[in-house]
Amino acid sequence: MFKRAAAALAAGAMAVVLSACSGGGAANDGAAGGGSDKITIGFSQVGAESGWRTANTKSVQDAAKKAGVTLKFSDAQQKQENQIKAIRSFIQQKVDIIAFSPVVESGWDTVLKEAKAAKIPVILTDRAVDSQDESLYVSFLGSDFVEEGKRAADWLVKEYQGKSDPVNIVQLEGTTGSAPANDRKSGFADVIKGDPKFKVLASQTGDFTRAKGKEVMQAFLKSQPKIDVLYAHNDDMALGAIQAIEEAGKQPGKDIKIISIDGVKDAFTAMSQGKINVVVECNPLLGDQLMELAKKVKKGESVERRIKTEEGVFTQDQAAAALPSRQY
Ligand code: GYE
Repeated sequence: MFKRAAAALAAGAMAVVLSACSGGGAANDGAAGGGSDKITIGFSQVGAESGWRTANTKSVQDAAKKAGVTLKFSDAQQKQENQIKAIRSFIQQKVDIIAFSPVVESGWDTVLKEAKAAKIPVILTDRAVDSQDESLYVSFLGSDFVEEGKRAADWLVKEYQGKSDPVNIVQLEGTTGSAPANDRKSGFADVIKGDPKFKVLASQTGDFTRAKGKEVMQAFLKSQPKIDVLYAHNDDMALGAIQAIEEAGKQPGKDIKIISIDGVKDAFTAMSQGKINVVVECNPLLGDQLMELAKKVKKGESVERRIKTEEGVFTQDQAAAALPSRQY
C-alpha cells in the first residue's frame, strides 16, 4: 500500500518534471513571453507556522488547480536556507515563474540574481525583500504591514482617548527580520509615539506561533507587575497568550486588552467571547491574484509592481456577526 503510493508519487513527480521541461524548455529558453499557454510556477512557502499561513497555502494550491497551472510547492519550515535551496532547484527545473514569500527581508540578492540570469521572472507574494535592485522581481502582491500596525495603534489611541494614566503595553513580535514583524512594529510605534502615556514595557518575538506566543506571554506576566495591553503581531501568538493569561488567573480582553492582526476564524471566536478586543485584518487569500499575475507575466504583459490587498478592522461588537462568513 505504502509502496504503491510512493511509486504513484514518484511517477507524478516525473510527470511534473517532464511537463515543466516541455513547457519552459529550449523553445523559449524559460524566458517570459512566447511559448505555450501552460505555466509552471515554483512556489516557495515560508512554512506552516500559523492559521494565516495554512489558509494562504490552501489558497495558492486551490487557485493553481483552478487555473490549470502546474505548481511546484516547497515548504521552507521557516528557514531562509531552505527557501534559497528551493529557488535554486526551481531555476534548475526551468520553471516559468518563481513566486515566494520571503521568511525574512534581507539576504536575497544573490539567489534573485541567479533567477534573473536564467531569465525566470520572480513574483513576491505576501512579504517583501529589502533588495535595492528593483529589477530582481517583477511584482509584489500582499498587504501593507505598516498600515496594519498603524490601524492597531489607532484603535488603542481611541480606546484611551481622554485618559491620562500610563498605558502599559507588551508586544509579541513576529519572526525576527520578517517584513510583517518589522513593519507592524514600526507602524504601531509611529502612531503611539505622539502620546507619552503609551509605554511599551517589553517586546519580544513569538515567531508567529501559538506555542511561542504562550511561552513569551508567560515570561511577560512574570516580569511585568502591571500589563494593560497586549499587542500581538498575529492571531496565533494572541491565542497562545490568551492561554497564558487565563492560566495566570486573569481575564483576557478585560484585565489585559488584546490587539491582534490577521483575522483567522479562531481569533473571531475568541473576540466574540470577549477575549480579544480588536483584530486588524490581513488577507491570506492571494492565490487567484497570483495566478492571474503569473499568466500576464508569462505572456510578457506589463504588470503593476505593487499590488496591495484590501482589508478592514474588526471590533468585538462586529465579531459574532462576521464569524459565519469568515473564509479562513
Ligand atoms: O500575519 C502571520 C504569518 O506574512 C502576513 O505570517 C504574513 C504573516 C501573518 O505567519 O500569521
